[in-house]
Amino acid sequence: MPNLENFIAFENWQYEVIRHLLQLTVAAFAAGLVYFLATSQQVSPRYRLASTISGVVMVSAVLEIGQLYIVWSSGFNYVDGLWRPAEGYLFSNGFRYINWSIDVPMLLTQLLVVLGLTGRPFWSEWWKLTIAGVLMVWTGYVGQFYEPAVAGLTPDVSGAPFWIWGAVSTVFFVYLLYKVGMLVGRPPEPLDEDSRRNLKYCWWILLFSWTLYPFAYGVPAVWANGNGMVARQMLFTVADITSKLIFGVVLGRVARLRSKQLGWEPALLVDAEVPPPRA
Ligand code: RET
Repeated sequence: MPNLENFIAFENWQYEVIRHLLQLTVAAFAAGLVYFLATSQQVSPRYRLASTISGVVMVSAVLEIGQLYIVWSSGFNYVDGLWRPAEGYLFSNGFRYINWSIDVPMLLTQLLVVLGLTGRPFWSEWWKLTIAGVLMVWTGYVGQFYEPAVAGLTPDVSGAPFWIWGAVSTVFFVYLLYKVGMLVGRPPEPLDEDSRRNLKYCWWILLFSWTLYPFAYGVPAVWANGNGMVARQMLFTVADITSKLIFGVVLGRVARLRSKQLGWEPALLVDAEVPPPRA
């Protein structure tokens, strides 16, 4: 079953706002990619995987939201003053979930790297976070197929699975928040004041932005029209830019502070010594 967006005729402003939101997200992540690549040398090799992971997150999101943008831009026809879904095109928020299957484990891995976990303690946390993260996303992915049913558009299909899969996903979500809260609250490495403060910011950024996703999931149940769909894409946009980009920037700052503490000096290419010519 397709998403609710495919059942709605949009007013011009609604259609354009959604198009701009998708474009904004692509532009923000493309810019983010440059930022993370450009700052990676300021991070010591010990934490540098965090910059690489931010790059991976940016690329996968640019591809996914870029694809949504293309489908949104070409998948509607302007007829009788409204944008109506075109025959043969499907706008699928499901692609977002596929993207989260990569990005959720990546963001959690990034946090473990910056917390300084290595070896056995790293892997022991990593697999729990990854499995819970993937199950959270995939159970929600199944549930979102029941959007039209929960909005009352398909009387022969029950909307119950929407709530059941949403609830199962929420169990994994709460578990993840608990795990991350514990890790950030009791960091495995002793931290200086500045790093600790920025790590706390990361926690609040994660808590705020991740919580927006279940709200976006629930929109079709309470607000099944054009305005609701604009609100939903707004929620996705704010959540995405905050959870991937802003989170990555602040966590990157922690990585740089930690690197400096450990005596890391970024290479100054202009001062590099030129080796004497060989005889
Ligand atoms: C779903 C289904 C409904 C219940 C809950 C959900 C949680 C989704 C979350 C997604 C986070 C995504 C991130 C992406 C970054 O790239 C699946 C919507 C709780 C928390 C962080």
